Amino acid sequence: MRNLNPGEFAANHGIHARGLDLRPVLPQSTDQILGIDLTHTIHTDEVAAARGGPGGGGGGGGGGTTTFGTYTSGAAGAYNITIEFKGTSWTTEYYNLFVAAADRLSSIIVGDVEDAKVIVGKGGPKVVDDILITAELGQIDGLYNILGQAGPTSVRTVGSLPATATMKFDIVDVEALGLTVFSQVVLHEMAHSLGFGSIWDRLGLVTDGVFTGSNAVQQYHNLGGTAAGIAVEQDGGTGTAGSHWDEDTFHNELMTGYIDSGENPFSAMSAASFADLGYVLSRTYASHTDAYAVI
Ligand SMILES: [Ca+2]
Ligand SMILES: [Ca+2]
Ligand SMILES: [Ca+2]
Ligand SMILES: [Ca+2]
Ligand SMILES: [Zn+2]
Repeated sequence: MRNLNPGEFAANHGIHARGLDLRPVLPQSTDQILGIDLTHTIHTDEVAAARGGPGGGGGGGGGGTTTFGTYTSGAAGAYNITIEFKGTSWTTEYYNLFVAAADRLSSIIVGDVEDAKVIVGKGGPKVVDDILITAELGQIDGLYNILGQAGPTSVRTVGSLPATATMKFDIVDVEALGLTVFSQVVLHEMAHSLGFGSIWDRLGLVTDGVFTGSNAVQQYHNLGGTAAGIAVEQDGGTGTAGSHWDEDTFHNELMTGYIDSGENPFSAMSAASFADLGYVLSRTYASHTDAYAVI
């Protein structure tokens, strides 16, 4: 049901009523993205739902031709997210969304990760401090259908933390979403790029549809959760550990598979899950997350 074309979609309208579907298209379909293929497709009414109905949401930034230099988040010697901007559709507004997402994640994850030597493009080996994200805004397949692709493109041999990742979006879809929704999509996808959902399988963090990492589970309990572990989204395919929190359990939490209309908090539970991946978090990371309660 993830590969519906717009015509088929009309007959399955109810499936997507929850909002913008950011769950991965399964099965995996790319040899470049590791772990889970985070190709996402979007549909007309999902955009409307995420924007809060026709006319809701912020305006798009419009296409542009401005080029932006590489950005690196975080304090020197700490966890640094380096972003290279590719494509011809960047505006200051869009650039700022990526910078804000990287700054936010660098306020949560602070521990330097061992440098990695990776092959990038045609050049020789390149040393990556912590993570290099190639962000691209351009044309993919026109309005709707594919929104973009995001996820790690290489992971460290020891520990599996991503060294390189890609975040690519179809500019006409980005414009349709508007800045408010797209800002949430960018943080969601950047979290996947750092390993959220995309290296859970490798690390054995999901058992029987439940995320078992102790740091995230502790926050889940702090937020009011009562189960032993965190329910992971199981829709969208079998034989996968899933890559999001369960929509039916966590509703508008940002790292569920659907972006809801209105606020989509990035909770302390999502932040803490990065500690379960092996990252070292700020002692005050919870102060960089949004208020959220499990109800
Ligand atoms: Ca660093
Ligand atoms: Ca490093
Ligand atoms: Ca598209
Ligand atoms: Ca949701
Ligand atoms: Zn996702």
